[in-house]
Amino acid sequence: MTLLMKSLRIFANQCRNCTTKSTPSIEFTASTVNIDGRKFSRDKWTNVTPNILKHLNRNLHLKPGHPLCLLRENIISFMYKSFPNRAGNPIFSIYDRLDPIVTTKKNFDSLLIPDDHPSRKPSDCYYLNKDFILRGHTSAHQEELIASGLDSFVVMGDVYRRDEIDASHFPVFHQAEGVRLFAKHQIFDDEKQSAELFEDGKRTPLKQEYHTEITSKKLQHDLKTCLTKLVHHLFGTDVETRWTETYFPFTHPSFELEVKFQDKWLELLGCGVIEQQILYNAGVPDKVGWAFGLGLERIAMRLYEIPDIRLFWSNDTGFLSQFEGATPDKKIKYKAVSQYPQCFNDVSFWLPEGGINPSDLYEIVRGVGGDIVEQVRLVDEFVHPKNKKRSQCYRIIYRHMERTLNQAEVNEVHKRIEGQLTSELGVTIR
Ligand code: FA5
Ligand code: MG
Repeated sequence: MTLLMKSLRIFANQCRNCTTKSTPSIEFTASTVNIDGRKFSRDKWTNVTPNILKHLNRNLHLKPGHPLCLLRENIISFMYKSFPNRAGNPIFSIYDRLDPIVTTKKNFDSLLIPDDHPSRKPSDCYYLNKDFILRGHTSAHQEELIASGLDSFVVMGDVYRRDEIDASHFPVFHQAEGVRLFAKHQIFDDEKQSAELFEDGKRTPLKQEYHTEITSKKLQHDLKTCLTKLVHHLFGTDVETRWTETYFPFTHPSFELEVKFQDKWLELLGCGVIEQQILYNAGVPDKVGWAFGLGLERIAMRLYEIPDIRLFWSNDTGFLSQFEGATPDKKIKYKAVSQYPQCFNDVSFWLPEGGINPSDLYEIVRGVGGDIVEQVRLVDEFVHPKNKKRSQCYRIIYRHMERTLNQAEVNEVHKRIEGQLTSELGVTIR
């Protein structure tokens, strides 16, 4: 395929999902999952649920006046202003309407994620079937965009993960991915002596085997400078931040950036020097680059002092009206509409032989309880001294974002959760 055809295909793909209509058409048949007219055949990998699929097409990051949309505009304006080309035009192009249904090849293989990597486990992500998945990160689009000829781009969109449940985790959230590639003259433009981008060397904690130490250092410096400037642009220069080292299969070295939020360190983003193998595979062996992926909700929570990640999905005008008509640079401090009380119920059960996977339990709780579930926590565990059976007790905390829940309706939801835990996980309620 020519470069032009590849770019046109990506552009066409961008436009397909660009509405913010709230309800996709979803149908589960015995052999297929049908989404907006597309049929995905079911197999043993299929684990998407109607509850998760209903978040498709919400596109909160494109909804005018939504805090995630304001943040998207703010990040774009920073990238445009900070990185002009010779003629003063922005070098970064933005892709914020790419389809969140991607192949498993894009989500994993294109990023060198090994077959046995935990992020591929059905307990961690939402499969339509063996070949298609709801993207688990915006990195899924890196290789195709690089292969289409782009050197600098930002991808923004919704991503899907089976994750824990608390105030800063939600199974659907939004990421912004930045990628920048450099040719040799862009890395060494200030060097008098002739330096080399590549070497046939050893992988060390500081660099990949293909990169010279100076290449890796310069890329890391450029990446961290860009992200520090972005964080200062968003939060002001007196924000407390720290870098930590981490591991991703698609970058090396890799880092995370954390900010202080409510006296705790909150992870905002992951980033690193792009694995050279990805650039070889994408047909750009002569360039090097960096990439980052940041969580939009995490930033918006800190920026607007939004205490709970579920609020982003609220249709309550008490929430939305606080952001309506605002410009991206406006300082807004979210005021709680009112503090509705929490209700909690415990569920205790004997585990079946072989135990259960907590993420299956979270999924059932989420499927039945929906957005009124605020937290799920293991609060007790013991082994019966005689029959050696293991018992667990989880506390489920319920809170509605828009009204007070009464104990009777919580009890009703709780009963249904117990029923599904029994029938689907084989636990015995105590
Ligand atoms: C990634 O997703 C990598 N793709 C990031 C990356 C891109 C690394 C490019 C290197 C190069 P991670 O799983 O750490 O990494 O997620 C990135 C960010 O998404 C986190 O720092 C956090 O801000 C946000 N995030 C992760 N899980 C959740 C969640 N369940 N709810 C809300 N935000 C989340
Ligand atoms: Mg992380």
